Amino acid sequence: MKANYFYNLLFLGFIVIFTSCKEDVKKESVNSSEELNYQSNIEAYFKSNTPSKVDLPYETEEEYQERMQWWKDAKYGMFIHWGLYSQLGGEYKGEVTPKIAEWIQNTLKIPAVEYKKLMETFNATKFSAEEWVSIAKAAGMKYIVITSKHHDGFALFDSKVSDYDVMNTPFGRDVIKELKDECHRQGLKFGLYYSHAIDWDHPQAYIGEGELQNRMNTVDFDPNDMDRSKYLKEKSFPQLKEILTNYGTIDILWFDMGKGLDNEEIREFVKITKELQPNIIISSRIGDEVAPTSLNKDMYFDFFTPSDNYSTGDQFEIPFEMAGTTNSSWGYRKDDKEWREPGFIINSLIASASRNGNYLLNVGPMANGLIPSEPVKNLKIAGEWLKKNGESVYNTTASPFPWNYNWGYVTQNENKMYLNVFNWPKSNRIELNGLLTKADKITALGSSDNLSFTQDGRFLSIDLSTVTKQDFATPIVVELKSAELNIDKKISQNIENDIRLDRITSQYMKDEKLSSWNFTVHTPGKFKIKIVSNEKGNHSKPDWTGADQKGSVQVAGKIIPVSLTRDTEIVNPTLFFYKEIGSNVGEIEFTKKGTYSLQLKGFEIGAGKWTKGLGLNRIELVQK
Ligand code: JFZ
Repeated sequence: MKANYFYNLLFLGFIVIFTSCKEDVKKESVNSSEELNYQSNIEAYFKSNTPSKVDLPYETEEEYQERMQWWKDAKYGMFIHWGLYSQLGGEYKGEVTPKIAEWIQNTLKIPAVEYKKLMETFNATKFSAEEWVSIAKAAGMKYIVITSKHHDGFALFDSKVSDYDVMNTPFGRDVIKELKDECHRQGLKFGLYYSHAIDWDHPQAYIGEGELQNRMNTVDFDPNDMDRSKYLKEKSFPQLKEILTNYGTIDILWFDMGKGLDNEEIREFVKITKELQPNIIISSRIGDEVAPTSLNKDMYFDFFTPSDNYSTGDQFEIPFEMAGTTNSSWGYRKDDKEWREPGFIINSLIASASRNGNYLLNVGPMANGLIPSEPVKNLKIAGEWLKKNGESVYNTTASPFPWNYNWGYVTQNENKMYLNVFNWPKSNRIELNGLLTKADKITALGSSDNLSFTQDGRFLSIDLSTVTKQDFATPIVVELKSAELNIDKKISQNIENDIRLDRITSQYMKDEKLSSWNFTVHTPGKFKIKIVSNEKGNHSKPDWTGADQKGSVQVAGKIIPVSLTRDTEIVNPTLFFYKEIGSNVGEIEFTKKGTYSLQLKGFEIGAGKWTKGLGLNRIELVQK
């Protein structure tokens, strides 16, 4: 029902856009200044309330914003996946799991009686909550979220509801209690992941048919004998109450894989959670995994969790949190040495911050309680950068510009804008376009030397030639005359005379097919047209669907037939496993100054990691 409502809205949105632009070519683009305004009316989010038997506590937008403030300021957290599976490290009886290591019981179809024997050997002699929290602190992280129970059903806390818990192992210590106390002692917030729908230990934990059936334990239990309400009543609800009652303040409840639950069940989870912990913050995976591009829905959750390790430039109306791995598995995997470099970590963190999001970066400790040394080292290096440059990340808000820059990312804090330069330009100059608010003073972060700059109606252009380049990224601080920004949101040529037509997902997901831009040409000439799309799907087998489709680019009165070729590969740290593919599709000449429009036609476009169609990212017009 919820999904239908959502799609109806999408459809309505499409009709409105379609009818308003079918006649007038100039209006065809949605990328005009009025419409690309992210600070859309989020009030609707709080006022709607679908009739239901389960009443939810209610709050105003101000109350919501206040409750979210620490989380929005924090930007960066540590995710911890730890459990019985950590002993296997991705391998069982000589067989290596092809998938993420914490799924091994399900993937390798290990019978529950055998898997549960891992309880007899769980003894993390090197576990130290103090050490884990210190690692997170040194990394610059502000909160920790740990798996209190993952899909296997094993609880890392002292549970009276189920014997399948850490107290019944040789280790016999309540990990959740120790970690929670230590987090709050060292000043970090503390959250719990709880697998509320999937449970491979409970015979009644039914989720659904088809693809959902693969997520259940069908090795030991027959789906026909399952009864979800029994599972919820016997285990999920009571355990949720335990973790929300026995440990004092819990700051985040990270529900996961809630697809398959119905609305009333989801509301029940919210109700229990908010009644016991009124200030807690809830993840969107309490329900299905569809992106809420609109806020006009019941408030089941507080932040949106997009697909893991996949951030295409998304900017949503509610804050999001990108959950990512430090290698390619959540649970410890001994054969996975593909560690994320410090520069990648910093890039993902700042990319998220510049788009109204947090970054929750995972570590998978080994069974002995130690976090593998490689990610610890990488996190620490990134943490050292943050110690110097954290002002450009923490407590900031998203970039106010509806486009991206080749040189890096923008964040803002009142009248200061932070420009984190990742790709140092050969010209030693970077620009902001469309900024009409006057800049007062520009410095490199940590230095008091004024940088020289020029500002006219089009560009704020900054000379970086006197700046000492830092490792990974160099933040430049622009102090503005006012915190009330005035920005001309029409796309125009950048300082190199190129035109970058970004696809900012929150706009474009409203209609996946709509790929249309208006832009201003100031310096006429010939331009090469390059379409950039990204791979997607399963990270161990990234898929690029570009070559399967044909379409056209319509620009300046010309129709250019397009079939996509894999011409260039671009590594984008925020896409980790997935490359951006550049396709050169032709040329266009703009003979006069003025406003033009460009449309990509005929392609099936799907922005999400799992949606069908081309993962269109942007179109670049590069002056020849
Ligand atoms: C889920 C879990 O199944 C997994 O074990 C891990 O805990 C992870 C954080 O969350 O896995 C998902 C859920 C959603 C997506 C990918 C993995 N997704 O939408 O891309």
